[in-house]
Amino acid sequence: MKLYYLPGACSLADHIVLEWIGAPYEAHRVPREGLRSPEYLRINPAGVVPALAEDDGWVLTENVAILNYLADKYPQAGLGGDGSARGRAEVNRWLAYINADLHPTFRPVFRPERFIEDESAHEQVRQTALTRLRSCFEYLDAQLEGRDWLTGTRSVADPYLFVVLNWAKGKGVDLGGLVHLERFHERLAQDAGVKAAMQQEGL
Ligand SMILES: N[C@@H](CCC(=O)N[C@@H](CS)C(=O)NCC(=O)O)C(=O)O
Repeated sequence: MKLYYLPGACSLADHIVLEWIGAPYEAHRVPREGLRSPEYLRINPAGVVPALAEDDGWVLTENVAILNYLADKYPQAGLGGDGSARGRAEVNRWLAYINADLHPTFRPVFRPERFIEDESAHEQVRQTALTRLRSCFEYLDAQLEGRDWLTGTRSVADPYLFVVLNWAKGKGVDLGGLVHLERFHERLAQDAGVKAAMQQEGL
């Protein structure tokens, strides 16, 4: 298995999961300028990370699909819920929220020019997104009250939350008072699999 990643990007969630699973894999760093190269577009026509290539040449893209695939392929790692349909749905509930609501809200913070050409409006676009992000993180903080993991047991949703928390800290999202998220982040930052993936990505 080969994971295509950009350091610290959403692909870090898959990288952490691969470490937690413990199966052999190769991590391949895609240079940012290489995302649009013909070679990489053959792997992921969307020109983004992550992509996961199996040894027989099958390639899977889309972070949520990859995380679910890894949970299914390695059930012994116990990362797909508690084994019940509802448990799996809970994992997907949080994956969906992070992927569809939270992750895209970072885009105006990282690249305001993709939303509005007028440079004088970039700061306003960024600030508006930062405010929206604060309310997304409040929602997640409430979910973590009394829980160590988003669904109660460790799952593929947790490293994705860890990754977006890293972005939030790096981009100055107001996380003040969100004590459950802070505790979650501190704990995951000390996790052996998280440390190994981050070290490999040079973070
Ligand atoms: N829908 C895709 C989005 C992936 C995505 O946004 N990847 C970002 C990194 S977190 C990326 O590769 N960005 C490069 C770019 O947009 O130039 C997924 O969920 O996998």
